[in-house]
Amino acid sequence: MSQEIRIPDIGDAEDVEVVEILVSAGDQVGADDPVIVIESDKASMEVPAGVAGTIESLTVSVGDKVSEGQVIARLASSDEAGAEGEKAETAEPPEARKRPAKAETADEAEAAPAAAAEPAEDGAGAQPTEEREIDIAVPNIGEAENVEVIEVAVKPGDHVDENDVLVVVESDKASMEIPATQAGTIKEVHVAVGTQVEEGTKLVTLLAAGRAASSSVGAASGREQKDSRPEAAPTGAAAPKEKAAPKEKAAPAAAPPHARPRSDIYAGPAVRRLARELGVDLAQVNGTGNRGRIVKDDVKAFVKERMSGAATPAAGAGIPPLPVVDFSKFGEIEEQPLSRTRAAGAQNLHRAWLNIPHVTQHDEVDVTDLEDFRASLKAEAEQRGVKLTPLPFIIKACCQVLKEFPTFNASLDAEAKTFILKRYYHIGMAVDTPDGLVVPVIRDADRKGIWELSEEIVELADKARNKKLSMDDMRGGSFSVSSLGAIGGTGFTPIINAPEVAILGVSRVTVRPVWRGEAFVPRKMLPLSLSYDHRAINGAEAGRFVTRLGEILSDIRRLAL
Ligand code: CAO
Repeated sequence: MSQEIRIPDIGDAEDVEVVEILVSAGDQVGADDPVIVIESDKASMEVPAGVAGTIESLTVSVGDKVSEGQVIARLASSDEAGAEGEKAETAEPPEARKRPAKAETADEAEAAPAAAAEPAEDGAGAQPTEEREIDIAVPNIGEAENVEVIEVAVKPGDHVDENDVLVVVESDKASMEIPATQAGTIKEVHVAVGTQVEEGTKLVTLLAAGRAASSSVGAASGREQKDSRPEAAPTGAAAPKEKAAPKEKAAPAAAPPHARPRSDIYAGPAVRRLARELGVDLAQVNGTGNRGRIVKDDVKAFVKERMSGAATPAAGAGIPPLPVVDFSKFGEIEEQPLSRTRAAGAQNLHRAWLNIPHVTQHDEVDVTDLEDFRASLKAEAEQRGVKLTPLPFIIKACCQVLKEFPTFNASLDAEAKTFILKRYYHIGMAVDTPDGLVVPVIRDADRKGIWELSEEIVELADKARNKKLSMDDMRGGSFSVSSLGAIGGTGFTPIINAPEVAILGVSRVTVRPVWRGEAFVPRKMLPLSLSYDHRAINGAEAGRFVTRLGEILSDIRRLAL
């Protein structure tokens, strides 16, 4: 019979975001199989099916906000689970009954019992810095049982800023990062990985900086120049306490070049468990999930890569880290953390840039006839309620050329010894959003007409800008197009959307004088920039590819051939 799967008790948290959908309609699930992953600012939690059966439909998407009791999916319970399912229907939601694990919100985490103790009486106690010892303990974690420390992100002597992650704890279904409630220096760590904890268990003792001390410790994060403010005037007195700070800041440079700080690890409980079982350091794994979330496949791919001995880009490559600069020395600054989308994008772009030898082929294509044709369709486009830009024509033309040059619609295997040619034409389209760049995929673009492509471009761009793209919307591309045509420019060097091997950059159409045998005539010229993986494609092939694309775009009747 049909059952509803609901959000269980997640504490007082409301409007918690769905960050991963783990099943599709038709999937068989067991009672304990996770269906979706939800995440608040500080905790992620898998919501299990509760009863075994077949998923009939999902009623939420990635990015939706959910609260306790909300229906997330419908499931046909399997015969043997029927009795259990019926029981569950009359009782409370099974998962809530079995596992009242709470997903803590940042507010709750910040409200963690943080007992202020006496001012520190250590050797530095004579300094006028108002340093206080603060114990940071496990906050309210609901009635969760078997809560274990799975990561300790700090050690004595470390400087932390407010909200930096100190410790990650995990119950059977939820993991939670416990942050510093204020800036300071770690004096003592009271737990280790594996320690069982409960609400109130003391985690660390922090030497919290008072006002004067805060600016001196803050020197580590580039604020020492602000000591010229009146309250920091006794610079001579504050100076000795600043000594340790620059060392702290230098520490990340010593980490593996592509390892992230622990506080940036974005992964759910099951993934963290798998990583621990396999001995994988999540700080070194690139997340391909939504907003850079590390999914199980990323952990497996990491292990596979290490086992096969394939070179990781930075490890052993001797890439020197960039220097850490205190910019506040030169003037006023403001620190703004990157959004998750931007941070994930940065990581993907960096990885592609390091792994792939890029070359970009630039060309200019006469699209006067195409533009005239497009203008002639303006009224029809308005009637249909779509905006007809050059992009659908370019995508359609790319599909045709990709069929003629199959190695551009391909990936290389891990050793770069085999082409994996794709017989589908799923075209990724770079979309600029306030949160950063995302690349939704137009599936089977070769089988779609210009109007259909136009509609899909608008639809996907809207979804991207409203954060409604699902993982599936962004998977499986075989070639990408990045159009800056609306913005301007005469050319650029797009970074390949690995594991694809090529990407077409499109710049702005401009009217230019073109020599036509006897005279210059005004023509509308479209700049194209094709970046390609030089391991897979050689320059002559890229030249032919762009030339052929130009032939088609200059005379789009060829699209019909
Ligand atoms: N030359 C001149 N005008 C162009 C053009 C071009 N190459 N491409 C688009 N235009 C015009 C369109 O015709 C439209 O004009 P009208 O409103 O008068 O018809 C206007 O520019 C706006 O187009 P658009 O940007 O809304 O639509 P699009 O189909 O061209 O692009 C999308 C859609 C989602 C790809 C785009 O909005 C976008 O986000 N581009 C940014 C991609 C990006 O950031 N890439 C850089 C990544 S680094 O590799």
